[in-house]
Amino acid sequence: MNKVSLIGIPLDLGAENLGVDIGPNAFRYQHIKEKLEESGIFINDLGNILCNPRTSLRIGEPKLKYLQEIVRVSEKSANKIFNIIKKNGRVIALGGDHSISLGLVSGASAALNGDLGLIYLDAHGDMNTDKTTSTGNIHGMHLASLMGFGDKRLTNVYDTSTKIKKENLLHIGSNDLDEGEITFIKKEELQCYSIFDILSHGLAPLFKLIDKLQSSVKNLWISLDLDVIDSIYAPGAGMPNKAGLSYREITTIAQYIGNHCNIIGLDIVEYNPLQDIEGKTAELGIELIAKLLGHNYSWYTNYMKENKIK
Ligand SMILES: [Mn+2]
Repeated sequence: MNKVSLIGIPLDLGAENLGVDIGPNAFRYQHIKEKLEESGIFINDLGNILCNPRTSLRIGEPKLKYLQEIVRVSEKSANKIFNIIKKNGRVIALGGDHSISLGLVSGASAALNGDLGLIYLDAHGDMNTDKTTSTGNIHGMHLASLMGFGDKRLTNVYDTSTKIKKENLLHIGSNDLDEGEITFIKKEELQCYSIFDILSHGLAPLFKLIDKLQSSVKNLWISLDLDVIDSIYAPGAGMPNKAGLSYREITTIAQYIGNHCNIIGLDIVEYNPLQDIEGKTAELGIELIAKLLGHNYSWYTNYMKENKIK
């Protein structure tokens, strides 16, 4: 059986809040490899991509903070993902802030000649550009970059192609979009299923959108920002969310994706161990990775195993 490659990208330069750089090793400390292997996903841990700490860097352009180092790390991770997927491998990437998706998805898209859809679970849009951003933080811009919008140095990571065609994006769980992003989503007719949609219509229309996306591309990449989940279940997110998805909703969505989609890779980002409570956010992250890959791992499966219940 082909092992799934696990890779850490301890980059925190795309965000303001400190702590997400220790995310990958905190997941390892919580035995992510062993737990996923228990669920039947065999892991080849490739370690971390080296990221330079912010204390050794200059902020640079105020509307594109730490651009140079983020692009350098993105090129490295794109190359790594490209090589893994070219050898028929699959990828689990651990962040780091959400800007790591730029390199990951760029490498995956290149390896698959652009035949790639993106399911993006996030309370935020991450669709600003250097023209619309209020913070200059790149973790709010990379999704626009992946679709070919924004500063050329971001859109041209790895190659000059459009990494994700705008019709191949499905954004789930937004409840905190900026004005510029709302305009952008409307203008480009992007597919977004927000918290408001989930509460108004339930999950059935979302599952149809997931099916539709999977029928139009061969492979999907999943990008999961832990801040899409309610802070009761995921306190260890970079920006904890008081109005996020419940445990029931996020695990059901992950299970649906895992059972109906062809996942070539996923990233799980913005894990901040400094804000976590007894490691429960990491534990949920591990459960969601298992479910997104069509397997199962949870407190319940553990309980059944420990008590030898069949
Ligand atoms: Mn995000």
